[in-house]
Amino acid sequence: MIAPAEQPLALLAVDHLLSDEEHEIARTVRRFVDNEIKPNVADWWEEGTFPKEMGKQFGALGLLGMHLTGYGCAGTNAVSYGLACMELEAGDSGARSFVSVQGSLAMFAIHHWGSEEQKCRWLPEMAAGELIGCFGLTEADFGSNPAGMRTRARRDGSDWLLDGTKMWITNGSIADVAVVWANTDEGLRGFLVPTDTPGFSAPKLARKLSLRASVTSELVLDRVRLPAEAVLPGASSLRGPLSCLDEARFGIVFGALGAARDCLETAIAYARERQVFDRPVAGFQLTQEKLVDMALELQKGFLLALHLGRLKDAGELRPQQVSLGKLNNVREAIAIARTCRTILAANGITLEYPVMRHANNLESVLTYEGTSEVHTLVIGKALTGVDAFG
Ligand code: TGC
Ligand code: FAD
Repeated sequence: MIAPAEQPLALLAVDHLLSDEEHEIARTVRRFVDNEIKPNVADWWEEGTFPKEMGKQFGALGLLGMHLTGYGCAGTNAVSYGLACMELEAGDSGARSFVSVQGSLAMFAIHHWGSEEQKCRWLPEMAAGELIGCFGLTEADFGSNPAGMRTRARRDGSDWLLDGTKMWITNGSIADVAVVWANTDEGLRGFLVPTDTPGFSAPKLARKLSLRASVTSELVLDRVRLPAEAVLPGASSLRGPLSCLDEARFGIVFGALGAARDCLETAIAYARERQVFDRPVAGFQLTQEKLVDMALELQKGFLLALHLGRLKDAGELRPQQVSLGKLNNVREAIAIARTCRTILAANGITLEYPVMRHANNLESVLTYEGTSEVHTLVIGKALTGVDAFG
């Protein structure tokens, strides 16, 4: 007779650290993910797509720009946003990516660096999921080092002319507006590019083996002419886009744990059911050690995420602390996903179970929003005062 099993995050009763409202938000998103994402996501993943219409459902739930205030945004605290990311990523990293890019990158850029007119024009419809945004920073030859980007904007009378190519842009092909970062004679500036502007195109990237339930695109800007009002007035250096990355990286600190939790719950359920050598896989000490180590890392990761969330809500979160959270939690999440896959063995390599899908997705999560090496160096610089990037 096998006794009932505890949920991995229930062991430490971390729930006690959340407010009623935070609980309710997490529960609501979890229900939505269970009903709308989990039943469909293996098909989306196999087809290599993410339906744009999901944006309206995310909008109706208040998930888009949810920690921003005004302009139709929900205005929750940062911890609630983190918990929503965790629940979304328990469905698939692609779902959390969609929400991260819309809220933390595209909408945050406008909210933080935009003019009042830009905020009124774009944010309400983006919060509702009626308009989708993307964020173009990376180029094929400038990922970790965006300062070197070749995309240029130059003044032409009162207009701007943009030329260049961005690479690996989430939601690029389904976006209505692209936030594009470009070097100018006045420093690095951000531009709001309606995607129907002549000279703009966004071919979808194919043959990905990771984050397949997410649209990833190239952005091509060929003499794209924009009016003066298209430039974000507040941003004139790399600080502009990097401040947006801090927001999205924060969401990933929580989000990655959602993918790990889903893997661990799956592995525990599987290990209790699956019989080998006439006993459940869970009945072997080697399996229990794996499960215990994973549960430990998951709970430690959650405590770290929650601590960073409370710092953020107190207005005290620093970029190097976000780097610490992203480095640790994504690294542990991918290790958990891979170990869970070993417990499911052959069944683990299929789309019948979420484990290898999460593991493959987490390869992208480890790379985007700053690779683990970049975050290591950010923390190394904070610890030593020495810049080791060059
Ligand atoms: P550095 O000289 O250190 O700084 C330049 C300016 O930026 C400021 N700054 C920051 N500001 C806010 N937040 C941060 N985290 C910041 N880090 C630096 C800095 O104070 C300075 O400001 P100012 O006013 O003096 O000009 O910059 P660097 O060129 O040496 O680069 C530093 C480095 C390597 C850490 C940075 O380039 C970096 O983070 N690289 C990684 C690039 C990256 O993460 N790209 C992500 C692209 S978006 C994406 O991946 C979306 S995935 C979406 C999804 O699907 O979820
Ligand atoms: P590179 O910078 O070429 O790095 C190659 C290797 O060198 C890595 O291991 C790296 O860690 C290491 N390295 C680099 N510099 C150093 C150093 N100084 N010291 C030691 N090691 C170093 N970008 C966007 O702008 N918008 C998006 O929406 C977006 N979505 C994405 C979606 C997906 C699915 C993926 C995979 C990427 C996405 N990106 C996006 C791009 C992502 O941010 C970049 O891939 C990432 O920043 C790394 O850049 P890179 O791939 O060019 O790697």
